[in-house]
Amino acid sequence: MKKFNRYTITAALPYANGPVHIGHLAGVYVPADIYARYQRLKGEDVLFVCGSDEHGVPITLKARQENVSPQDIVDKYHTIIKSAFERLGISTDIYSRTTSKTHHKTSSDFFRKLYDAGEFIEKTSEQYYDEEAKQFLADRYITGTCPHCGNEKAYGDQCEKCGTTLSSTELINPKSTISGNKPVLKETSHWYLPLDKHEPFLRKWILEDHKEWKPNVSGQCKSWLDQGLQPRAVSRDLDWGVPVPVEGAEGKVLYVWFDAPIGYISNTIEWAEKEGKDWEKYWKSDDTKLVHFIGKDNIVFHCIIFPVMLKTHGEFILPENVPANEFLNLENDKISTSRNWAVWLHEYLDEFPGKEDVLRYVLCANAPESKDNDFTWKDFQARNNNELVAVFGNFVNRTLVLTQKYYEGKVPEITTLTDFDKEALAELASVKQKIESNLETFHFREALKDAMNLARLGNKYLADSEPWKLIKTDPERVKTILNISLQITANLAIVFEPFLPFTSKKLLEFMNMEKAGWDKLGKSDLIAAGHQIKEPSLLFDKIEDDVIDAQILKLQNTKKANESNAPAKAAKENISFDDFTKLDIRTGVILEAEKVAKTKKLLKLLIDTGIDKRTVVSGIAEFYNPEDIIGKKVCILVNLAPREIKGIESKGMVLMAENAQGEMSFISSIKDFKPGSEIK
Ligand code: B3M
Ligand code: ZN
Repeated sequence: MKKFNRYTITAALPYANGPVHIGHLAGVYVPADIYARYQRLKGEDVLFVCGSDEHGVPITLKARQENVSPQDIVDKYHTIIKSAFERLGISTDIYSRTTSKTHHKTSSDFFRKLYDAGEFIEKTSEQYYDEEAKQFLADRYITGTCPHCGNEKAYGDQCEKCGTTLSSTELINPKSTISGNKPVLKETSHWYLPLDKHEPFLRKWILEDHKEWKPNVSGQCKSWLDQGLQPRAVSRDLDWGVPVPVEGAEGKVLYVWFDAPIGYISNTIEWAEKEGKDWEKYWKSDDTKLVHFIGKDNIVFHCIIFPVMLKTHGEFILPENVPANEFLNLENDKISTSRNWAVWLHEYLDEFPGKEDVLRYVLCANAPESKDNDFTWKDFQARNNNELVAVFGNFVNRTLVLTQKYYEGKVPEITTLTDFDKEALAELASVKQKIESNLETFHFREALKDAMNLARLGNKYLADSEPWKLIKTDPERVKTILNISLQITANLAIVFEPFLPFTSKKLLEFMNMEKAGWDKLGKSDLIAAGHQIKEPSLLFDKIEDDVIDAQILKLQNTKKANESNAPAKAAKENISFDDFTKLDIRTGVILEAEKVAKTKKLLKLLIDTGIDKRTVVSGIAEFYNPEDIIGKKVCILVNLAPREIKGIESKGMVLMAENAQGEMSFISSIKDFKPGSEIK
């Protein structure tokens, strides 16, 4: 194994057009922070770098919508994100921004070096141009009619109604969102990075030299490579970003995905200037381990495009690993900024003061390391109450309280060790190696489990040895038990530092101890006999139902608000009038209703159709109780061919309205028509 002498750890630069949510944290920032803290604790030379990504079209769009400048937008979110990260204990050495002077210079120089070396190709293409606003239009600045579904508000890159990816020239009746005018096609030239040229290098570097990468990462890379790489434009016609440093390139800026990753380097330079360090070692030395923490949607940029940029530049090292995570969902639904379906970090921090580590714990325990995962408030509560409070907190509290009670807070000495004690100590000694191998290979969930198992070990050791009983009969033995329990507690302060830094700090305060290095983990002589510990308080508090219910209610209200704004589904393909007349729909009345046994969704209905009385099985049990719907007027398709459903012959179909959330409602005629009336 290669020996590294320093670590450059990067976490994806959050886009400064909105705050950070739990999905970002679980995917990127919590794991990156755990890794950085762990390496520091081992005494490694670590640089953990992050910052805001402040360029790109979405920021200019948001600025336009809110009638402010792009700078106002990024100033606002940069401040929110930076302070929220600090409050959560994300221990970056620098959190800067891509609008900084240093970054503009660094990324501009980077581009220029590649340009001068002839690494780009220049290509001319036709793009939409707004003649009144005198500017080229990014895809998002053009709306028009979707050629697939007829939606009149489709964007130049995508129709949000039918989900089709579009190119702006496909739109019918394109309009500039700036002036409202019809844009014209105009020639423009851009610089492209010929990724195809670097394919053989990428194949070898990723698929052969880095077989240790996570399968979700190398799998995605392989599929990009197998599809064949295309040259990628690295400039845009836009007035927000780093100007292209080439004569005649007025009105053009670097593509945001070209400048953003260079931000890692720029921020390193800024950090080094402040700290009086040499930045180059962190980016140019072979013995530096460069690791990028990102979400899965950023894989291509960090495993393909940025490495090609670094390599063609020639002076830089390449990442050793890119441990990208999958996505975290929220209450079984995709996290979405536009639908406000998220738990926002800054809101969490305000609403759960002192519970930073609870969030860190839950997000790591449930991190989407190999597949998408779900965050639910109930799980959050359960993990806090059943794991942090009942295991970790309980053990520590009992240990410290008993030490106060029996020895006035002075660590007792070991008298004699029984086999039972030796077993516990052997287990304590074995933790380090297990957890290290998980942390080194980015298996943070497993590593956290290992750490929690140490608390479990302590809890069990104390419960099984019952010092509160022995204190009367065998007080010498109790000294040993509490000494060992205190050693385990001191170990917990070390092992949890990367995961739960606030808790670890609190523990050290209780124990009246200095922070110990990772090398001490597993040792049973961390505190000497006679050492005075402090009066403890609780490490974690139980979270009650009402707190969780309030969060769930908040999300339900978001759902309701979204429901009232949700666009209707696009119409289906046209049918002929003849097709329509084939449907025989009548008014009817429900005479009887009962649940279909062993199903969740089905009701068996007896319906008076005016023609006959017939049985229909309907999937509405989640929305209606049988006893509430007797006598309800409904519409029924009577000439649907009979079908057998769960052993019941169902004749016809009750018509229902369904909203965007899948909730169902009966429909019926407004006037009180008798059963059998035709609907046409
Ligand atoms: N800002 C994209 C994102 O937030 C982007 C990451 C840049 S890392 C150089 O998903
Ligand atoms: Zn469409």
